[in-house]
Amino acid sequence: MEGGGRVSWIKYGPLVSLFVVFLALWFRSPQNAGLDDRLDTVLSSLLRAERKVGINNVARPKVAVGFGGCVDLIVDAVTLLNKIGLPPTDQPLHHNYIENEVQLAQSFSYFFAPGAAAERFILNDTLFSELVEASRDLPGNRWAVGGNAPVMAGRMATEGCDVLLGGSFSPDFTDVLSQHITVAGNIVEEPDIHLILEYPSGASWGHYISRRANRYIVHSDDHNPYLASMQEFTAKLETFKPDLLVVGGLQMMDNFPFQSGERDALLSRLANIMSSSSAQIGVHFEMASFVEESIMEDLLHYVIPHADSLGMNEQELPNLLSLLKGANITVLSDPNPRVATVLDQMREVYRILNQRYKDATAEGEAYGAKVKPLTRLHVHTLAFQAMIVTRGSQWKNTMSATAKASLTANRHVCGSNDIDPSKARLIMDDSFSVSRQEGSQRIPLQETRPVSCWDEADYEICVAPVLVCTEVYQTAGGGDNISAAGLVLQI
Ligand SMILES: *[C@@H]1O[C@H](CO)[C@@H](O)[C@H](O)[C@H]1NC(C)=O
Ligand SMILES: *[C@@H]1O[C@H](CO)[C@@H](O)[C@H](O)[C@H]1NC(C)=O
Ligand SMILES: CC(=O)N[C@H]1CO[C@H](CO)[C@@H](O)[C@@H]1O
Repeated sequence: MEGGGRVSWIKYGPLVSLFVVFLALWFRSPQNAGLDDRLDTVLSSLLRAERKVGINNVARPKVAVGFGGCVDLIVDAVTLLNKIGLPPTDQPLHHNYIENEVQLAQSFSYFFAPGAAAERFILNDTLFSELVEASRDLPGNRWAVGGNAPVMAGRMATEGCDVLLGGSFSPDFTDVLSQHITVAGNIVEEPDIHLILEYPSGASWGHYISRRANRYIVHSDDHNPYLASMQEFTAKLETFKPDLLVVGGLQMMDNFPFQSGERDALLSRLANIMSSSSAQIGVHFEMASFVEESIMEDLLHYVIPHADSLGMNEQELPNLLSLLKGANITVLSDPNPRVATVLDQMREVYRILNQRYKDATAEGEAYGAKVKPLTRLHVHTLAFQAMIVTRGSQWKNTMSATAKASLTANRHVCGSNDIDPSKARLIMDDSFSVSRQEGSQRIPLQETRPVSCWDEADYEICVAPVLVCTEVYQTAGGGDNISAAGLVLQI
């Protein structure tokens, strides 16, 4: 039998290969048309999933969002660096903060080539002002409302929520916010400016070529690190009675030269706000680019234990996980991770944080602060959106929320509410493995049901492909728009 099988293979082998070549040729020309069809189907299916649940526009959900905000000055990275005559360095290097031009060149090139998102504090006021001045009249520059809190607030207001926004802004800034946003904070004359250095995929600076579109952000805030709006925000919170509390913008404290004890005091007040909100309302914390180890430790102590929900990108997830496992900060991770890798990291973060919760409650939490289990974890990456939500928790509509997050990624990056399939690409594989463990199940990407959801342990996982925008308008603020869009369907 065996021999016979082999003989027939040898005999028909060439015929089979011919047939394969024929098939390949046959399928080659209509392949692009097939891809377009596939994209159209994924798009219409995602839109259907998004529409499945509506937002109650009569009793608008109420969301309180803190803290801070800024004016974003968005420029093309390479155009700016060329204008100021910064020579490309041959030494890409990571710096926690930037003190001079050489460090700027080194730090920028470190993230630019892989195309990884990064955000750094500039400790040198002269250098920062020079960069801002050079950007003011750079062709193609744009000004926009920026900062995690205002962007999330804006997205939620657009999606049908009433928002209380904690931040100290200038009057012009407050004027351009949606009428559904109420500001709680002090008035400042000079708003903080963030300089957003955007670059497309394939941009070149010296001999560096960016592998994907992304941005490098520099700032030198005076107001935001102090969470100056906290007091007013707390006062208004009582009467506002939100359905959801969102905390973000804390990365402005990263590497900021605080006086000793100052940051602790601020974060401990924040912990009080988070833990004194009623147990029924959800508390979401949006992570960001943190590189200072001590502030990450502070977040693990003061902030994360009081959040039911966390949002982050593919850089911030491994960073948080490595810290939870007692290792160092990870400054740079794969900007295009596989689904299996991300899901494994998410399961581990979920498991470790909930174990910490159990340990803390078993000890009776000596100082009586209320801590919460983690019931929702949303990770946004270029190629896909992934969520873990505890079964039976307060978070509703996970499937639709994942679809909406995915659509929002394209809408934001392309800068248009209507998604044009000719400016989109699916970069997720045809199927994905649910874990890197050997023998794990593979899930095919079904065009008519692109959001895959399944149960594990005590939670549900949903994964949705992103229709990756190919004509990039803006990447900065993407995570905030995406996270906020996912949250609105879940409250
Ligand atoms: C700050 O930046 C300016 C302008 O680039 C530079 O001349 C100066 O040396 C920098 N200061 C320090 C302490 O590096
Ligand atoms: C971790 O960080 C510490 C302090 O910055 C440093 O001394 C140590 O070498 C780092 N360890 C690794 C494995 O990078
Ligand atoms: C580029 C983009 O579409 N970003 C949006 C993020 O959300 C804010 C608030 O809704 C919008 O103003 C931005 O246009």
